[in-house]
Amino acid sequence: MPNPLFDALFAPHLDRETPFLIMDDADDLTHGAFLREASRYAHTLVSMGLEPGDRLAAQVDKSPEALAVYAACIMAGVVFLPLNTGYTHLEVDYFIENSGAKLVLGRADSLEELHRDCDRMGVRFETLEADGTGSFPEAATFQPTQFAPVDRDPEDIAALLYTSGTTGLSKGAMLTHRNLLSNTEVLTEYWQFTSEDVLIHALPIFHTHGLFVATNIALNSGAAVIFLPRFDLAQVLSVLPRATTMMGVPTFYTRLLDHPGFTKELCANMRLFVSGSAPLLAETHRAFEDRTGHRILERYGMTETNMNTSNPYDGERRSGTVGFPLPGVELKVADPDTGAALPTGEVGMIEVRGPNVFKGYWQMPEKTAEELRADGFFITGDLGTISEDGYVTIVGRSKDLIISGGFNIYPKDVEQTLDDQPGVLESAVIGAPHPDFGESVVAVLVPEQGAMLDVSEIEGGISSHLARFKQPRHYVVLDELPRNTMGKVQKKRLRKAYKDIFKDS
Ligand code: MCA
Ligand code: AMP
Repeated sequence: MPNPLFDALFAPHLDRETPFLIMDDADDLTHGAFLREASRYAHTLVSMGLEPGDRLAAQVDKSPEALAVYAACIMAGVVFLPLNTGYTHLEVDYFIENSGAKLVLGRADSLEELHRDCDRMGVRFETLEADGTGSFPEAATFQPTQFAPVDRDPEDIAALLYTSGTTGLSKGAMLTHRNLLSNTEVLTEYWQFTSEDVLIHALPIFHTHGLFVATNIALNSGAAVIFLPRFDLAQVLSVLPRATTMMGVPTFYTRLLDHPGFTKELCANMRLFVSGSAPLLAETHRAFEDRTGHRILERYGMTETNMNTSNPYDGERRSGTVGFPLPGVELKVADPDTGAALPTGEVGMIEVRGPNVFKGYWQMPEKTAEELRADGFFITGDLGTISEDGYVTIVGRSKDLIISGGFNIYPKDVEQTLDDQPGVLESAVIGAPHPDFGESVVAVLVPEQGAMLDVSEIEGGISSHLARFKQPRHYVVLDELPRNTMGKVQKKRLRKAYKDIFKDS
């Protein structure tokens, strides 16, 4: 019985007692041990009444057990919905309700409210802690260590990943077995991964980058993974000599470069550093090569599309560009209104089509139709150009989005919360360059007539509504927002005015 992701990523390793997850401060896990654990979890999901197609939402810390939940979902045909651990319970409530999740995994101590919310919504809640304990793994203790994978069609949904839009409304991107597997297979070959590789995994596992790109490629190639709970500079420096590859957001690379102990010698065993999720500055690219002799390989992707382009493994890794469309991915730079391809060198909307492109937004056919053309091209919202020799460069975004340390922040989301605060008439949220996070959040507030705004009160007011990473790092109070003749807020002017605000952060 076929189950595309199981057959390609798990089945080859069922009896392999080779290292899979290398833990820095705990016991390592072999491929076989990991899959036995995932099998027990898959039985547990079934025993809890989950059926193929049901959704499981997980807001849990990064751990081998958390990764085994993902594998268990694939085995049992359950749709995996990972959530940023920084989200407040109010943010998480939306995802649970919108997805109709049947089971929620959370952390016991920090999320009492979430447990209560689940009870209110009639959704089953179980715990999984960072150390691998909790009510869910406990329920799995005596389950069998083999599980016959549920039959799945390539078009069946494997995961639901939420991503926001300019309206501030989060939409669940439906990613199928075919989407995830096709991208994994292409990238494994393109970046020449083999079972000899040892990958440093310091990314979170609730986003495409850490969950699908890093984990799925390692599984597909049989590589071992140095599985770190988060990006801790000292820890990464200490494991570098044992590794051959690393994937990260630009902040990883700027933080490494800021440390004098990061040397060419530490990288002697490394063959590949990959960067993505946010623009890598040309100066970081250059400084990294000067320090280590390695040219970082930059690639470009999205939650809805997985990876679209990559600089070449062999050949010129051109800084400031995101390389070539991946094999099987069609990419055009188009007129935003018509979708017609523009002449080479012109700036336009990047659109992509291929087996990597998602199936649509969960129960939002109108939103899907706005972004996914009838001919299968997805409108990315990224503006770019293609050079004569085929390199794609992202020059900006048509969507109002801030990318901070690889996390996406939609200004509308933050503005709606700020506007609800007492004394705030309206607000405008913009991104300003930040030396560590690439961009960081600035809030421009306009008080109601006669109101005196106290920024610390505003900060307190939004903290239970918005994840910490979305909260503004700088506030400005103005009498009014700059607007054009049509009454539209001129964010460009605000970005220009506050572009140096984080310069010395
Ligand atoms: C943590 N904080 C942040 C961020 N991360 N604030 C803004 N932006 C962030 N990215 C908050 C913390 O809550 C803390 O708040 C304060 O900032 C300082 O935390 P720090 O210890 O410096 O942060 P960290 O724990 O070291 O995390 C920084 C990080 C992390 C390593 C850059 O954010 C990270 O791993 N980012 C990767 C995100 C990622 O995987 N993106 C892929 C998306 P307080 O002030 O309370 O102390 S997938 C995607 O985009 C597409 C598909 C693609 O192409 O890959
Ligand atoms: P997400 O919604 O989290 O999937 O974020 C996807 C967005 O991240 C893309 O639409 C781009 O705007 C941005 N992005 C990803 N990789 C790169 C890159 N290498 N350079 C510039 N922007 C990137």
